Amino acid sequence: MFDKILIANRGEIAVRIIRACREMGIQSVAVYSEIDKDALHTQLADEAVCIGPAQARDSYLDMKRIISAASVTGATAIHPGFGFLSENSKFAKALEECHITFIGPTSEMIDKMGNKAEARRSMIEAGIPVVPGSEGKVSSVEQAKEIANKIGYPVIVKASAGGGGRGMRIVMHSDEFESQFSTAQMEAKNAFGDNSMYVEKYIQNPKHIEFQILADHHGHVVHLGERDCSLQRRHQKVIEEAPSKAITKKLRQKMGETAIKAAKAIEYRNAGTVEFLLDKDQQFYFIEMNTRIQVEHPVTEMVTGIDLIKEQIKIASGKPLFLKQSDIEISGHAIECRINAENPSKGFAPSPGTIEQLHIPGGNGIRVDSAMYQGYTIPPTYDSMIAKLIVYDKDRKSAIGKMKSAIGELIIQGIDTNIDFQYDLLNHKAFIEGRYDTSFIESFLNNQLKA
Ligand code: MV4
Repeated sequence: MFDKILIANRGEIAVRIIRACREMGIQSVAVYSEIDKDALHTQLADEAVCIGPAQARDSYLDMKRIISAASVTGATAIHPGFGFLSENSKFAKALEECHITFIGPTSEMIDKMGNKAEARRSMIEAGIPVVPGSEGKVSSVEQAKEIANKIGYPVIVKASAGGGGRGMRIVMHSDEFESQFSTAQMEAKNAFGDNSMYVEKYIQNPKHIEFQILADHHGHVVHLGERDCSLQRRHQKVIEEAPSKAITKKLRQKMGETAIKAAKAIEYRNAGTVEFLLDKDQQFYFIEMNTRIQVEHPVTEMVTGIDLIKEQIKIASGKPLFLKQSDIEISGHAIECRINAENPSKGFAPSPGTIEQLHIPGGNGIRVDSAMYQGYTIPPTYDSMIAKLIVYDKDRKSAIGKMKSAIGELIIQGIDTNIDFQYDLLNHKAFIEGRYDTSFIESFLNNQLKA
C-alpha cells in the first residue's frame, strides 16, 4: 500500500480524499495555489505544497509543478479527483513514465473513452446498445447527413472531443443539417482543437442514468447500481439520487450487466461510470464513459456502504477487489444536492465572497462534503460548487423529507447560494412523484418565469 498520496485537486473532493487517506493510515500531500493558502484542503493535509498562482493553468493544471511536488515530498501516488487533470491522458502517461501511480485508469483507457466517437465505436464492437447513428466519427458532412436521413430526424451531432454538452447541436430537420453540423464542428475546433464529429438519433426528454463500476487489475469488475442524474441545468447536475425511481430490479440487473460488459470489453480498471440515456419505453443506450471519480459518488456510497475513494486507492495499489457482485446490495435511498455559490435570480451568476455565518446540518443519515468553513473566502477563480448535501434514509419519500429538513437547517450567510432553489425543486409535485427527465429544470424555470 502507498505510504503517501498527493491530491492534485482542491475544494471538497480534495478534502474527501485526504480524509480517506487518513482513515487508511496514508500520509496526504495537498497542492494549492496562492489564492488557496487558507483553503481547507491546504490546512487538513499532512503536508501542503504551493504550486503557483490562482489561475488553474498555472497551478492545478500544471503537470510539471504537480509532479515536482510529488517528487519533493516523496508521494508515490497521485489522486486527481475530478475536473482539472483527472481525465488528461498526458498526465496519466507522464506519471506512468516517472513511476508515480495515477489513481485511476491507464492513459490509454482515458484516451479511448475521452474520444466519444471512438468510445461509441468500441461499444458497438462489444455489443453494447448505443443510440442509432454513425459507427464512429464521420468523415464528412455529406456522410453525416446521409446517416441522419437514414435514421430519421431529430438527430444530434456531437463532437468526438466533447462531452458535458459542448460541441453538440440538435438537428430537427434535414434543411438545417449542414448549418447545425458546421456550427457544432466550429465550436469543437475552437474548444478542443479537434473537429471530428459523430451523429446519433436524438432521444427526446431522456433520463440520464449512470452506473458506477469498480474494476481491479485482475479482471474482476462489479457494478454498484445507478444514479439518476436527470436533474441538470446547462449540463451541470443539480440533484442526483440513488436508486432511480424509474428503474426496476430487473432493469437494474440488465443495465448493470451491460455496464460491466462495457468495462470488460476495454479491460477497464479503477472506478468508472457508464452513462446511459433511458427513453420513455425503458430502452437504454450507452452514451459515454467517465474515467474518473464523479462529484455525485456519495449517493452510491450511501446506498451500498462502500467507500469509493478507498476502493480506488486499494485498486491502484494492485489489491484484488474484495467485493463480489453478490455482496453488493442497494438499500435505502440517497439524494445529493449540489450547493453552489450563485444567485438563481440573477441567472445563476457566481457569488464568490466570504462566508460570514455558517451552520451545517447534521444528524442521522446527513452528510456534508464541503471545504467551506466560517470566515472562509470563496475565490472567484474556480467553479461555484461549495458543498454537497447528501442524505440517506430508508426510502425515497423519507429521504426527500430529510433533505428538506437539512436544507431548512443549513445557514450560509455572506454569499448567495442556490439552496432555496434546491428546496423549491424538492417541493415540486413532479419531482416528488419521480416524474422528471433531463428537461425538468428548464421547464421548471420557464414556468416560474411565467408565474
Ligand atoms: C443526447 C441527448 C439525446 N439524444 N444524446 C447532454 C450531455 C451529454 N453528456 C449528452 N447529452 C445528451 N445527449 C442523444 N442521442 C440528450 C442529451 C442532453 C441534452 C442535449 C442537448 C441540450 C440539453 C441536454 C440536456 C440533457 C441531456
